[in-house]
Amino acid sequence: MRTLFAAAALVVGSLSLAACSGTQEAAPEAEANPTGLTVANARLLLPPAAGDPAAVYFDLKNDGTRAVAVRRADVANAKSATLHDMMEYNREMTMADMGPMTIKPGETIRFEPGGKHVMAFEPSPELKPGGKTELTLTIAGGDKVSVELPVEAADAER
Ligand SMILES: [Cu+2]
Repeated sequence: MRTLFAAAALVVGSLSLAACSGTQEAAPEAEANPTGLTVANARLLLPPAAGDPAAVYFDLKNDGTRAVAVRRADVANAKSATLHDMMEYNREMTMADMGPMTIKPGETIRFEPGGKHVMAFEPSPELKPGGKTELTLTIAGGDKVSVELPVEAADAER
């Protein structure tokens, strides 16, 4: 019995040694996406006139087990980005900043033309139809999820 235990301890010992030799960057699978959020169908539509803000649309799903609040959006190659929603103001629909947006487990929120969107201000002239950039969403607590963001022309089918 004592021998068996010693052998098991030895195996465990060498396993943890092997684990230690890995690089620090290799995060465990479970923490690859701590937000629990999945972004699908993401695309950036360039503005009709250069220098105007670009609009980013996507489907956001919470595949995690807890509700999370999306606080911030960033678009690589744009000076700044804001979460916008359409709201009625003075009997007219206008866009305005969204506060932190809570998404429940299992829920999907669509960012689509005429509704919620991410507005990317001062998009780089390097962004061209057929190109790519990156969308990053930050949730309360600071965890982030990033996805590739294909760039489409202003007149692309929405
Ligand atoms: Cu907007």
